[in-house]
Amino acid sequence: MPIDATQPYDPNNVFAKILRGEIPSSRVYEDEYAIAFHDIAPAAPTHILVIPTGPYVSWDDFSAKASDAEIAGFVRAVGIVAREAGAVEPGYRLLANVGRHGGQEVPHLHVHVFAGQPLGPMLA
Ligand code: IU
Repeated sequence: MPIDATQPYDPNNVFAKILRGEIPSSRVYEDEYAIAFHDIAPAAPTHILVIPTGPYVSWDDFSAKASDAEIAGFVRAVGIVAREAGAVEPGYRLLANVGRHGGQEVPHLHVHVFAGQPLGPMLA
């Protein structure tokens, strides 16, 4: 069920638990500002989720409240993850669903990195 992106941050959401290492994930990257792991239900041959290490519900929350260092660190991390996945050529897609109409299911900001095939006009 999609979430309300204006809800307070829930420290027990599934990605917070993945971040703390309380539940396993297939982690491909981590630094001070972000971690990345394979999506459990991949919608493309490469489907990685990049999440900030800070407690942000959505892109809206993050873009409004995160520090410039957190924003810069997170954006750089997304680029590194895509590059390290070998996706720059022939290309990839980034997606951040926000709230109910965006179809956001997990209340911790995540950017999807899709790659590995021509992606067509839309991919949720
Ligand atoms: P969305 O943008 O909130 O709709 O995407 C949530 C994604 O999180 C979706 O692609 C799920 O397959 C993925 N996911 C996951 O990788 N691990 C989990 O434990 C859960 C969801 I719950």
